[in-house]
Amino acid sequence: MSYENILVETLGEGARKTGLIRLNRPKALNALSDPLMDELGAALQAFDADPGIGCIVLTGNEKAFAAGADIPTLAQHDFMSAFQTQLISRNWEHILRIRKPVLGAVSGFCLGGGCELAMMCDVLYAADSAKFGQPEIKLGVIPGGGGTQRLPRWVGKSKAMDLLLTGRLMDAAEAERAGLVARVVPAAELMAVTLQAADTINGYAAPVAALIKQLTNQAFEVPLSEGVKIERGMFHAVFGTANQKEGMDAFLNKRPAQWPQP
Ligand code: DAK
Repeated sequence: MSYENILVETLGEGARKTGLIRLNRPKALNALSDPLMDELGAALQAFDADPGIGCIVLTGNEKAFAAGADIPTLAQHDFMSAFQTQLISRNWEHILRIRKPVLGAVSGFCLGGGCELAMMCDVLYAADSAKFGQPEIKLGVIPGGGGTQRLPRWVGKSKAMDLLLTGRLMDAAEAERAGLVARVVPAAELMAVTLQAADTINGYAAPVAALIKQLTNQAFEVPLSEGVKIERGMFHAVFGTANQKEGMDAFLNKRPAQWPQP
């Protein structure tokens, strides 16, 4: 499939490769238009369905991961049209249905819907140039892509309120301290570091990575005692897989594991 608002490629040397998606509307700082979100959903689903792909990396360009939803489109709406068309709701959550790990690599502006999209990734790596924020209040609106719900879960209530209510931007160092990003690296190293992490994950058994993703994300949805119970059941279940047999036999025999392909 050919795309106009994203760039898609497959990278890596191992048996399982990385699916790389670059948001690509540079003139609008990668503002997340409807066509872009449609293409993003299609590319994510295609990589998820491809057994040759381990991880997916989502990134933008040096200047912006994404500066938010497309403001000229939003500006055309009133309540009735927003309500009746379910304004930009249709294609925003495809990413949440992806079973493979999705790694976000953030440079430059990551604002509004851009920050909300980043928070739908499983882990974020940031360039030292990255700037995060939910500036919707400056436009006279509230976040609509989950910002008021996910930001407190990533960074805690006080920091989230500070960002949401003042609309100020947070730099990469602060984002790392707050737990929004896993690692901050010099801008020139961002893709190498992210792709290295993806390669490492690609080298493990794919169903095990998918289970870890599912359980970790579930930690934000269910009470602790329930989450631990579900984890316990899954822990027992993996002993019925060839991955457990191979991983533990490889350790005991001091050899690299050869994961069975799913
Ligand atoms: N949309 C469209 N175009 C944008 C844009 C955006 N969000 N942000 C920037 N641009 C465009 C600018 O208009 C400009 O275009 P030209 O004038 O050159 O044609 C170009 O990108 C470069 O921007 P600037 O000239 O402004 O560049 P600066 O470096 O001076 O400033 C900036 C960069 C990021 C600080 C500034 O552009 C800015 O404040 N941008 C707006 C940031 C913002 O307010 N973002 C939140 C938008 S509201 C939902 C899901 C999501 C959402 C809602 C609902 N559902 C699932 C229901 C999300 C809503 C939002 O994101």
